[in-house]
Amino acid sequence: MLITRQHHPDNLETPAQALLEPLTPTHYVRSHFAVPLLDAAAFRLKVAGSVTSPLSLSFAELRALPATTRTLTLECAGNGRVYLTPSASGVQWEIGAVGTAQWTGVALRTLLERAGVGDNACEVVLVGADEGQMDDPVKSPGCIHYSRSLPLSRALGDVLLAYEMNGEALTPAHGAPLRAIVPGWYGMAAVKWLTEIRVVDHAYQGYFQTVDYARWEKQDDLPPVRVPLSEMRVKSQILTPAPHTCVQAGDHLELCGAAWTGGERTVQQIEVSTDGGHSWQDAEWQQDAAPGLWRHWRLSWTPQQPGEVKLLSRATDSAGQVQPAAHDPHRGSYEIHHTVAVPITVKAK
Ligand SMILES: Nc1nc2c(c(=O)[nH]1)N[C@H]1C(S)=C(S)[C@@H](COP(=O)(O)O)O[C@H]1N2
Ligand SMILES: [Mo]
Repeated sequence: MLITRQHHPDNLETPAQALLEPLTPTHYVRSHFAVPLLDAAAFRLKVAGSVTSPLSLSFAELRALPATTRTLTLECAGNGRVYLTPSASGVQWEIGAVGTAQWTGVALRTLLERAGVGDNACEVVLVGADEGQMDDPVKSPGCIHYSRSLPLSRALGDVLLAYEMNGEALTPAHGAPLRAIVPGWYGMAAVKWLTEIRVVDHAYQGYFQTVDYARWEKQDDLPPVRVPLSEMRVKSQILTPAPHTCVQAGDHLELCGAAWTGGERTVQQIEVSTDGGHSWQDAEWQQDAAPGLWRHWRLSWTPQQPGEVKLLSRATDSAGQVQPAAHDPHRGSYEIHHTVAVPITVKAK
């Protein structure tokens, strides 16, 4: 069962318990417009723009290309927004706008090689079939499609165009019949209902990478510039116990959670504090490390003293990036990866 955060369009969050599974049984849904119902039989994927031979592929032609299956974690860049102070507008996600699935599809690179990328190519724009008017954070100029670009080098790297999720055809909510999956990047790059791939010779300035899903980046000598969000930040979440759980001193508890990071990095260390961040101890990983994929962790703990306790977890990745104690305001209402306390009550025996 998913938790509804918004209706029309539906934005649905996964409950914490379901995030304990290696593959998320109910994957979150994040959509900006109504779900376009595309008929796989009539479907065409266009590859156009700065290419030597433009393509128009049917779904059957796509399925006939070499396929790969990858297990990857997708996190919405707004996951955890409800923990921001002051509060920010946007979907008020708690911890469940993240999930892991097995994605099967074709490498974007295969299609770009077939089409032949032009010498002046700079970026690859992925266009979704969904469209509508945006009002927040800024009004869009009428109806726009959801679209996002990748730098050419990233597009030629590890990007999957998926038609299956966990061994079954994509559902309409998750982008049927075809969507992008960009390993190590926040979910906004994973364009659903993908119908057009356009190679361009300039830095694309689409709505969903300038006014939305972008942040200000400081520069040494020049004023800050707006940059599209891309790689996920190092993050961990406590999944059990749930906030406001009541336990007894002397009870044996299993603290469990998940941690992940972006790019080609992996999470390497996971620490837990049972005293609001004064002291930390290492928790134990439940799986090996792999880029683009979360790791579950666990720590046994027996509280001795009654009182109000703040539990925290803190991950460190292979580049030495550590979860910060507070949200960086330059990231606006996205990239929310600071440590968030889970309050519990320990009662006397
Ligand atoms: N076409 C299209 N693609 C989209 C979106 C969208 O609204 N339209 N939302 C993006 C965002 S912000 C996220 S987090 C992921 C969510 O994918 P999911 O709904 O399968 O979990 O899809 C991305 N791809
Ligand atoms: Mo997102």
